[in-house]
Amino acid sequence: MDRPPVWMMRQAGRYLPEYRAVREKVSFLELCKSPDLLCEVTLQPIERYRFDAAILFSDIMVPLEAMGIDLTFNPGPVIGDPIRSRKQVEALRVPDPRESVPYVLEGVRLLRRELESRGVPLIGFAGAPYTLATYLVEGSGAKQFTWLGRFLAHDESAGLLLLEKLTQTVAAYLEAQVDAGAQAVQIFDTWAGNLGREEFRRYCLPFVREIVQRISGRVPVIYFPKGCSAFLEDVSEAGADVVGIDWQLPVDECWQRLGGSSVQGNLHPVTLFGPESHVRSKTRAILDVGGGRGHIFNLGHGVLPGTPVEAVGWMVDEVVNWRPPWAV
Ligand code: 1CP
Repeated sequence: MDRPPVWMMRQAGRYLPEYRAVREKVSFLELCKSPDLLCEVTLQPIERYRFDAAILFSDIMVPLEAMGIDLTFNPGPVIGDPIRSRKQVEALRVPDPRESVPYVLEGVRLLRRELESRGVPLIGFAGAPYTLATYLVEGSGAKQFTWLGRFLAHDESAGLLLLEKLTQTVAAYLEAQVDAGAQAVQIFDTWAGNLGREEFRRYCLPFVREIVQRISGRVPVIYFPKGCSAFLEDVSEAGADVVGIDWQLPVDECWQRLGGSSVQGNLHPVTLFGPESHVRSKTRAILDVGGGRGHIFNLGHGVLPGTPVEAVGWMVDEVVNWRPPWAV
């Protein structure tokens, strides 16, 4: 393939009318716990667009319920009793995913069967320990992460124990997805960019590296630490095969700073709210820099609610019809 592959983060959620039709009938967690329904919504964007990969439909918080977490969604994750003491951390279990999330693993097996005939690979995923901890400690989506900052400052060893338990949970969860048939996995570290470089090295890097070591070699691992372009050299130490990037730096500069790994992403999700000429030219500009090699075309973050469905089509159309100068 001369052109880069293309898929989108959050490609199966919210912006698609066929997704909203399913969600009118069931809650978000019911959807995540039904292998048939999660299979159906995972396939929706594959039916509509020429994406080169499907991403399992679930949420980063789903595997944490069995640690002993009271989890609901409204629309983001809400934690009944946020984790703010050593005692609570010590009480958390590290579950066996085959017992705690059989519906996810069954969904992966169903999807592999459905996707095989279409020639489309399946990407599994999990949250990175630090990003998962922000939800567990804050209790819901937050912007400043004051509770987590306070926890780490007052009782760092309890915070590190929380990150370690999340690491074991996530690694076992990803291994189980790979056993069930996932052909690549992505680790989402959405809030890593809230940290400075030293804190990234202390609270993200060692834990993500451990997860990568357990998976890499079996299937490719994509690590997406959003907002970390100031210290991509440090990000590269996670050892992932592919690094997800946002829109802050162009693809070629990311390559240079990462020293060899492939990169994924780069289109600002807001671009998709522009007119057709704008969507196409911004997409092409990234393709021309990426050059069709060592770059997976994607958004720099998840697709935004309300994104016009036709704009996604223009973006995909540009990618699948693009050819590098040497192939034209
Ligand atoms: O009502 C609904 O339908 C819920 C909206 C929704 C959806 C569609 C949530 C709640 N999660 C999801 C699915 C989801 N979440 C996927 C599906 C696969 C795909 O199509 O890509 C994935 C990969 C995620 C991962 C996820 N959940 C992340 C990491 C990626 C990212 O976007 O940064 C994060 C941070 C979450 C937390 C979360 N879950 C849901 C929401 C609204 C949020 C964000 C909450 C916040 O503002 O902090």
